[in-house]
Amino acid sequence: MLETQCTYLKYLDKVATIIDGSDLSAENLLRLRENITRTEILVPVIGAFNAGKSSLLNAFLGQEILNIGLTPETELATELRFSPDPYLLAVREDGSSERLPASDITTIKSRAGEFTHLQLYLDNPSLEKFSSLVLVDMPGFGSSLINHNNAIAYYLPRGAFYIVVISIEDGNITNSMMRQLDDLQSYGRGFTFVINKINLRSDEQTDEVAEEIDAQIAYGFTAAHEVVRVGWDGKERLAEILTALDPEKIFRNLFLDQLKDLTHSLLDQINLALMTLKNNQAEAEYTLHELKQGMHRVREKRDSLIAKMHDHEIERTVEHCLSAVDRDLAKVLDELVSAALSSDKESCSRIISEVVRSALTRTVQEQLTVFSRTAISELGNSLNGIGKNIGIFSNDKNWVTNLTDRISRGMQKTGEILGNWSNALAERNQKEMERSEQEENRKKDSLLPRLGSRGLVTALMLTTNIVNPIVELAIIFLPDILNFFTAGRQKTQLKKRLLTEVIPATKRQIRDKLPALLDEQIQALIAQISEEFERDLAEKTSIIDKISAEHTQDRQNSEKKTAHLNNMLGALQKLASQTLYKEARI
Ligand SMILES: Nc1nc2c(ncn2[C@@H]2O[C@H](COP(=O)(O)OP(=O)(O)O)[C@@H](O)[C@H]2O)c(=O)[nH]1
Ligand SMILES: [Mg+2]
Repeated sequence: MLETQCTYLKYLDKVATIIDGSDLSAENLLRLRENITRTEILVPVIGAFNAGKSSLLNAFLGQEILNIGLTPETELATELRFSPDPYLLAVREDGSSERLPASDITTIKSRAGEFTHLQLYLDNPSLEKFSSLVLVDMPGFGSSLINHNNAIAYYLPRGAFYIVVISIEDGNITNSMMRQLDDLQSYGRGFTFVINKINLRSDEQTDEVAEEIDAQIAYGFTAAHEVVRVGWDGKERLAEILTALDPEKIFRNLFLDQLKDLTHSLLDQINLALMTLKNNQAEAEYTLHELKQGMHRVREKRDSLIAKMHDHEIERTVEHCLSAVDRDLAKVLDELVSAALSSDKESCSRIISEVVRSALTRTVQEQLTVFSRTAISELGNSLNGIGKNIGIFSNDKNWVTNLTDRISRGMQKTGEILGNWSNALAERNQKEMERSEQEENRKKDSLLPRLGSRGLVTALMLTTNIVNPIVELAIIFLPDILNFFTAGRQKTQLKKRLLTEVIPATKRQIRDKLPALLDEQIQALIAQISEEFERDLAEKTSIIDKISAEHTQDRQNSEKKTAHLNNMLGALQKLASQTLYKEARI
């Protein structure tokens, strides 16, 4: 476990002790604690088949354990973790898994079809040294196998950082790889390039390839990306790349703001309790009335936002997506024609699915980000005026602004690393299956769709929920399209058929499927943002409720209570300044 992770968990435990037995809500604290415990930093190693990904990881491990030279059919994404007690966990689609001896990694390929991915736990010094990072040996890019694409689609948005392996034999970054990296760029992820197997070429030849790749990076990406040359020295080079990642910093960036926000929210709750003790019963009742009013307004706003999105935004977003798909497919028309003329029957549908994925990812991501910002600000605005002239709120006049900022920050942060997916997959799949069964039975009376994740759902997660099913669908139906090409094999004819039949058919699929998915996910997004506001109002209500009830019953006790709350306030402030604000300066 990372030092930062330990510090943060200890901090939360101390906070829990301070607020123990009080009227303060610990729900957010527990959620954050679980996120901090679970978050892993996933580092997928990606690249074409045969690029030498598995060999590079074997070099890093110092043992020939991962299979090399596999065919697409037998490849499974393999997560590498340290454990003094080695074993292999083979995970199935339904989330169940089979625990096997680690050595079974060499024979599991014959059962590849049964599993979605593997988790390999090894007693290995390199893994121990970088135990906060989870390297993933990924299947090769560019297969049209569905399970393959699913594995890649699962990991891509969840990786914190990518190592892109290119074999020197390939000479450059393929178009297909460039498109996939474009998606990673949409998710805001960093990556380092590795030119692998340089021992197969002379230094001059290696320089040439490196120059070509540098030029492609400069052309294709806005940010700079390192290019590392690797021959037989994979162990050292990979260790250098991982050291430079600075997981402590990644972790700090991810959680420090959330810890500060949690602390502020607890301090606010204590202040609210103190103010309630100072004020009279009538004022408490008036405040409760205002909070109830606020809750009502938030829910009304939520419903009107959902209706507005449904009526106006879905159709517009679908149109945006279709024009992006159109534009991007037109750009690769010549590539599609050559693919259709080549012997590789599948390459054409592969290119289409890559282009569709990339165009949809970008567009949906942009739109959802705009929608979530709108929802946060409009829900915040709906609370304006609530509690304005109430003494109880007099020490926190900007509470709505602060709350809105906090929700907005939480939204961004949760999307930054979703590494906890892989660890929790089995459990969550199980839960989601149970839930969807229940939902089926309850569909009629449940108004809003629910999402399985704890904490804030982000635009990033929603994008995956929308894009993956669409692309999966596209992959399933594209083989049919290949029949279009058997008739005429002339270039101009092919081009015409692509333009008049294949591209329109692809767009029809998107037009049919996208609106329902978007609608469902946008509803869930707004409902979750609204829930964050509602939770805050409910917390305030509960504190005032409890304190004022006790207060009326037992007036003598209120001095003692005030002293206790003041002690809590002091202890929490001191702890926060020692842990959170000290660290910020480093
Ligand atoms: N000469 C040479 N061959 C390599 C190197 N790395 C991998 N290979 C070979 O490339 C082939 C594919 O390697 P593999 O690691 O399975 O590639 P993956 O599909 O990307 O995982 C195997 O036959 C390896 O022996 C290297 O650094 N030098
Ligand atoms: Mg491999």
